[in-house]
Amino acid sequence: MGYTIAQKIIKSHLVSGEMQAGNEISIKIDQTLTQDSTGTMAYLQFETIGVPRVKTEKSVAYIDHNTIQAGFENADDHKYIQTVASRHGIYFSRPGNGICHQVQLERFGIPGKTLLGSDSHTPTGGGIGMLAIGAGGLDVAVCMGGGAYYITMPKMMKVELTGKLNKWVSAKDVILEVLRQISVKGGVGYILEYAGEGIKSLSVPERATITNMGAEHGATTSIFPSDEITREFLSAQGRESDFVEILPDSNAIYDKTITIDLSALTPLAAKPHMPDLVDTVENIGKIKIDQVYIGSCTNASYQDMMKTARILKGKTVHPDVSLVIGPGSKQVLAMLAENGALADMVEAGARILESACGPCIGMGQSPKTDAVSLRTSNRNFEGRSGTKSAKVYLVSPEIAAVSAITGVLTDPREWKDEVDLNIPMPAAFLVNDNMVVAPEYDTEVVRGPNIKPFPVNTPLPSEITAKALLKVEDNITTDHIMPSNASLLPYRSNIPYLSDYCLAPCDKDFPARAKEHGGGFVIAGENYGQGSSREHAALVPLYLGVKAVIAKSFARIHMANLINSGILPLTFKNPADYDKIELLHNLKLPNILDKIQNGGEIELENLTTGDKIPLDIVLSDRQRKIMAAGGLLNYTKVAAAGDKG
Ligand code: MIC
Ligand code: SF4
Repeated sequence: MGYTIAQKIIKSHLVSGEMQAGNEISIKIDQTLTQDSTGTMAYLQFETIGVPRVKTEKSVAYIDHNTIQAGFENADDHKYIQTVASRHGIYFSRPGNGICHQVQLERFGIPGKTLLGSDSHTPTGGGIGMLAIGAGGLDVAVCMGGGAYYITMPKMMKVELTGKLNKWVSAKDVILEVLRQISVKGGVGYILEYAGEGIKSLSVPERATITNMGAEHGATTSIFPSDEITREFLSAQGRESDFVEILPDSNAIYDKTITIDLSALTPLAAKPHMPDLVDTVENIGKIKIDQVYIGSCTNASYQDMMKTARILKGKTVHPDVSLVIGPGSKQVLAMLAENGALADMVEAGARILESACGPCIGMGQSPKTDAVSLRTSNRNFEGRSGTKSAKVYLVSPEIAAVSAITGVLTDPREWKDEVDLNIPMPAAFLVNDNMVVAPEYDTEVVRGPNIKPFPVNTPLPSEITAKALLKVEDNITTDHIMPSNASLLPYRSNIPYLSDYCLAPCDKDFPARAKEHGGGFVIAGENYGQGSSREHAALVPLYLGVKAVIAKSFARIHMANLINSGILPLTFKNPADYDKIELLHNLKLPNILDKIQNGGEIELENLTTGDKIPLDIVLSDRQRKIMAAGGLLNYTKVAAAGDKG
């Protein structure tokens, strides 16, 4: 039988399990990355595991999210991460060096290797043929300590690209088209592999835009082959020796195939407030805009920035528009400064930001009330920009730059200017890794007052009786569960502080209600927990006493985080039973410990209505033990004690 690219990499890293879709497998992880907003928690957990030095080939700790230092908190977290990284053998990418995914792609990613990152956009690395997966911090901590990474073996979806992109249409439109076709949950349970003639005209940064935003359709990851285009990119990064060719076998079997004709694509936009609400810019029409943001780990490569600079050259940003540009890495920013493109942006009136996540995660540049903001980033969830009433449209850099000048959402094909958008791959990127600090090992770890202990669950009781504390709809994101913006991000290592904001975008009274009742259940629709990898979306509910989330379905990373925290991710056997539970109904899970340990039908008793509701839980044998122990850290301790004797 032939193998797909992803299956080849999984096969060469398989530690346990059979590579059959749906089975639990575990794989060896070669590289890890963390960023600062999930990193503090990941390193606190790594410290409790007690392994002195990371056992991976390369682990890098980035500072890119919490870069507005409006108080001591962020800087305290940066220092903690820098010192804990140095002590345990982890490279440290200093603030200013760039967004983790972009820098990892440029400087460290290697085709055919595995990368686990405590950030959902880690699949960016699929652009150079890496198996790059996003996970919660605890999973990354375990892999830094030499443990394997456990996943459900995904199915394979082939995305066949035919034709060639026309001028003014770019990689962003390709991934928006994928989202239009398969929706924000269409990738769940799959790895998307890109193939076909069309991939030959896509450079590595363009491929990375596509794999990056694979996080938005819920896939385990997305991947391109490692081919001549990959070799060219690695060679321009001075890393040709890292190149290996990885192509799918000609008789590889895919569970599903979708086809996209690149020549037929037109400029697209995702409308507020979901990345799959995609329509053509032509259909949406010339809406007036207030802000344009060009940047983020999706669209801040050298090519993206050069196209932007060429469109802006000699023009002035529309008086009603604030244009902010954040180049993705120091490498990109330095190259723009050297070749004069930066001057063209500044001259046109762009506000230049440091190379970091910035507005993408509401870290500054929140737009005005009711604003329309065009962004080249990947998520347009309500409130994520920091302004609840703002409407964010996700677009390509071409659409963003042209619209910044016209002041309205503009189909760039109408732009009469003769701009040359053909940006060849530089023969050599500007390489200077002076902002990456190598570990020194004997470093003393510095912990500021913002670093608070994290909650650890207790073993699962034999039965649970508690109230339904909240009932929510489909597609609730981790931005709803644990909102993040410039005022909350500084508290990522302070769970008690964050608890007052948990699920507040859905119901502002939820935290108080959870505290009043000493915890309880959350009832949810489809795809609960989509979006970010933040473990805080499980740890904070754990702190508030949430025992189980009962949903129609879950997003992959969030479900793993719930299990790691010892919170039951239960699903309705009959989705219609969702209607049989209302707020503050009294619910009972009899014999739940036995059901988790030994299997068997789980029945929820609604003590308020008398209804009996059958539930499901999909757990491997290992996950059953984790749940019974009250989470992964407890399980690891129990397992270690068992080993000793
Ligand atoms: C995001 O884009 O939502 C983030 C912020 O990068 C998150 C990580 C986090 O919440 O810290 C992600 O994508 O995992
Ligand atoms: Fe940073 Fe935004 Fe990328 Fe998340 S999606 S890593 S916040 S740039």
